[in-house]
Amino acid sequence: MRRNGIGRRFALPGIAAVLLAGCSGEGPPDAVIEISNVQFGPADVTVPVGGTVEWRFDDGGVLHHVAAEPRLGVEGEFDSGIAGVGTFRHTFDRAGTYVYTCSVHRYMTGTVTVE
Ligand SMILES: [Cu+2]
Repeated sequence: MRRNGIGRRFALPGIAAVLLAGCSGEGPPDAVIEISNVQFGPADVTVPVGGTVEWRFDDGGVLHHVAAEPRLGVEGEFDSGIAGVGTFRHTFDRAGTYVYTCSVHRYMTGTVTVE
């Protein structure tokens, strides 16, 4: 019985954290990367831990892709899918440097530094 009580006590902050994380995707992002003229602008951004980056596909319908380098193999891996319009967001819960590329244009690359 006592164990169950403690378990519940820890479960509640966990749920609150999940709800807050869900809400953070709705507010303004911590960094915006415009995709236009076959470039990421800016390609390199820095956000705090828990920060959200928004990529905006705004290149006249030219298809692009935002994907974390698979070799990272860490939590927080992301993939927008190939798209020509719209936005893609990712929230970074772990510090580190995340390299991302566009599979359509392999020379399009950038980094998100989370600190
Ligand atoms: Cu591209």
